[in-house]
This record gives sequence, structure tokens and C-alpha cells, in this order.
Amino acid sequence: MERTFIMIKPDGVQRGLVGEVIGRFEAKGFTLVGLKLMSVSKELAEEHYDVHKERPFFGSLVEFICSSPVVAMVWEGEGVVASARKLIGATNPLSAEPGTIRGDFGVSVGRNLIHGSDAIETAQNEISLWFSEKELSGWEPTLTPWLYE
Ligand code: IDP
Ligand code: MG
Repeated sequence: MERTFIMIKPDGVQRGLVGEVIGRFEAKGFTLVGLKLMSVSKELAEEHYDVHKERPFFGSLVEFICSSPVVAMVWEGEGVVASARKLIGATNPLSAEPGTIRGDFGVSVGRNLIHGSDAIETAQNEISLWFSEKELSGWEPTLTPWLYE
């Protein structure tokens, strides 16, 4: 079953939106298989955002991610990688559609609340970067027949 890496960034945690975000993924029908609140090291933040290392905002992005705890999660479900990106919304919250997390709760690109893996392969790399195998628990929700035909 497909999995994706989701991180509630420091602004989402500080603004008390952890429950709101988790609730949206639960209500959609995805399964939580990993969850931790953690302070992020500079090394981990740099590795996670390595693809952006030449961008002008890289330094401030890394500094921000390390500034206060984040909530790291792994969610599972059919098509969860692409669907999570839709639940999250466009990178700039001002352009993100209402009904998305960024569209409903954000006003600036540097405070866009949440990260979600952008492709299946990225998701696999990010999950193994942020979680050890034993921190993940695969389980079969009893709701499954009510979510999938
Ligand atoms: P994404 O989070 O929607 O995948 P990316 O383009 O991968 O967006 O950028 C990663 C993160 O870098 C964004 O979520 C945002 O926090 C930050 N970022 C992207 N573009 C800018 C920018 O132009 N200024 C400041 N921060 C940015
Ligand atoms: Mg991205």
C-alpha cells in the first residue's frame, strides 16, 4: 500500500493546528502509520530540503524548520501521495484553494504550515530519512471495507 511523508511545520504546531491537520487526513480515509513530535537538527533539515540547496530561501527555510518542533508523520492509502498534495494545496497559501490546508490557514509561502512528499519515490526516500522501520506500524483498520470497494 502506498505511503507518504507529511510534516506539520513549526508554524502549524505553534498555531495549534496539529489536531486539525491530523483530523483532515483521518476523515479523508487515510491510515496513520507513523507519528512523532520532534526538534529537527540542521543536518536533517538540510538533507530533507537538499533539492532546494541552491535556492535563495534555503538558509531561512532550514533555520525555520529547526526553530521549533515539528510533527512528522507517515500516512498510508491508495493514491495517498498525490491526494495528500491536494489536501495540502499550492505552495503559496494565497494561491491555494479554500478547502485545502494551506488555503484555509495560511497567508505566506515561508509559513505554509505543512510539507507533503511530491512523488512516490520522494515519499520512500523521505520516510526512510525521517523514520526508522521500527517506528512505523502497519495495521489494518476495521473501517477498510467501508472505505474501499
Ligand atoms: P512544496 O512544499 O509545496 O513542495 P517546494 O517548492 O518544494 O514546495 O518548496 C519547499 C518549501 O520551501 C515550501 O513549502 C516553502 O516553505 C519554501 N519555499 C518555496 N518557495 C519559496 C519562496 O519563494 N520563498 C520562501 N520560501 C519558499
Ligand atoms: Mg516540495
